[in-house]
Amino acid sequence: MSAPLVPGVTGPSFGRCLVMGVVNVTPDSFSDGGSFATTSGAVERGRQLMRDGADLIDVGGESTRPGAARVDAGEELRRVIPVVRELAAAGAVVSVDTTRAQVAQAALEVGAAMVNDVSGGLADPDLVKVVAAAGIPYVVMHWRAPSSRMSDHAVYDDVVTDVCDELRARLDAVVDGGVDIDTVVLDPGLGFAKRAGHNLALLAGLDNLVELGRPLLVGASRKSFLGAVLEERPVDDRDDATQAVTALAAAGGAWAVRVHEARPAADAVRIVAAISRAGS
Ligand code: PMM
Repeated sequence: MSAPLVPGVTGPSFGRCLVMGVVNVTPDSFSDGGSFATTSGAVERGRQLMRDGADLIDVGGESTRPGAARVDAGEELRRVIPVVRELAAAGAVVSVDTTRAQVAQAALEVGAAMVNDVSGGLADPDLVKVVAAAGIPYVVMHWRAPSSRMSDHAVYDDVVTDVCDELRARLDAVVDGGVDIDTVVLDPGLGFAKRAGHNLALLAGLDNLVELGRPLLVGASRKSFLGAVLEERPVDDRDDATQAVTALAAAGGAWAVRVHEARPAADAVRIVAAISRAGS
């Protein structure tokens, strides 16, 4: 049995997909913007996600919804660092969702255990240096452009092949930059420079992503492609649909799912694991 990727957290070799709960300390995220924008509100949300069975808590301070403008680093630090500190002190395994080296470094200093970089090292090359020096797990997500311009980049010959090729290139680049390959998690970046059909095709082709040979994180929670399939279901009514993807991703070999509601996901990944054990 291999060692868990994130110390303190069971990994797929221990029998199931992990659940990463989302805490967006933002006034404007598409799914929960404004709900947890204060430190105390965000910390309480993180604690609730832990009680609901989240294995990891992903704390972010910058909205990445399509069209979103950037916040400055000072504001991102003010939003994220107190929340990371408190949740880490409360025993959470905290991931910091940032594309900035400065924010990642500060979060690691107050107890973050991993870095979730939606730009896969492209937005701030110094972030790769921070991760390399710290030797902590690093989520490299498929990304083509900042949120303000990403919809212009949703053009693919074959989305599964193109995303796999681009992720492989980013994996090589971060390893060249000093990151230990054994710490890298890959993520297809559902909803980032992708139209509804692209996201569905990536989920249909999940085995190709798993075959890249690194643990895979899947973030479908409440995203607009789910609403598009369900006759424009609004964002606050997509948690049931999210569970379909959680079960599919878990059964397909994903390392973790990134979700806003941990309880149904924690149940789903355990049921999938029980079914898989029964069949082996
Ligand atoms: N999606 C969002 C933010 N961060 N990180 C990873 N690794 N993968 C994702 O799919 C992802 C992410 C956007 O969703 P949110 O605004 O609901 O957090």
